[in-house]
Amino acid sequence: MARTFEEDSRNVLNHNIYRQDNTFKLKYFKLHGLAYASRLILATSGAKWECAFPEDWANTEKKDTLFGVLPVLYETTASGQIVEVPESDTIEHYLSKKFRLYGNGDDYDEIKVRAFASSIQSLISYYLLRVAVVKDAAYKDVMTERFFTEALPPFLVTHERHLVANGRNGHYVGDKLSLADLKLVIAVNMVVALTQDKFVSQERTPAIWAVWEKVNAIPSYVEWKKTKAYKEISERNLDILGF
Ligand SMILES: N[C@@H](CCC(=O)N[C@@H](CS)C(=O)NCC(=O)O)C(=O)O
Repeated sequence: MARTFEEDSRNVLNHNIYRQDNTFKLKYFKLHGLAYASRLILATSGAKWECAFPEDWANTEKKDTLFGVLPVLYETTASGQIVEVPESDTIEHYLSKKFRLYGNGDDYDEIKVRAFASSIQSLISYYLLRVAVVKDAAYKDVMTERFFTEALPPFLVTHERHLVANGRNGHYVGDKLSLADLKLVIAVNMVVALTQDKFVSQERTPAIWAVWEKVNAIPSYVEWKKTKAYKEISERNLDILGF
């Protein structure tokens, strides 16, 4: 039977929103895609978590989800209750609140973090939706050229400016890791995989690079990148999307 939100889930979620010591399963396909940022949050926060992959998506698992799509986050509390959070943006927001990834926690810092994250997401989506998935070779060349001449350069100038204004300390907001820092790592990974050091590097974009380095030095993230799941996801992403 098709499911909807259940009133019983209200208390469980409200009581667990700030609990960091529960265990987490993030279910998505073997791609970075819409789970990239949420996996990064879980990997860098040191949470007890694992990637789950569908085994029989179309026939059984799809209809068990609230929207018929992945990703979905499943959080298990100490007493065995499950918090279920659907939709990629909502999962990122839920985990960002939980792991305190909105700056100092006041509304202004949250707005700043979300604005930076949204701007970065627009760049990523531009490439994914207007370039990576295009099949026609000639049109793909036009859109690739447009991305690297019209979309990427102003993005890099703007984000360097904001990061320099924050002290070029490897963070967008204050001196704390935030959702914006993690989203930037996704964009940098994408651009560097596509163009090596042509646009983004320590020399060309030092403030952006400082964020990338800081996140890449987080021990739990380093460990996650050594896992079989991470390697399989990255290889498949490269095969299908070219980065
Ligand atoms: N609005 C959803 C979109 C999710 C979505 O489209 N997921 C795709 C994979 S990227 C999916 O589950 N496709 C399988 C299907 O539709 O059966 C979100 O942001 O989470």
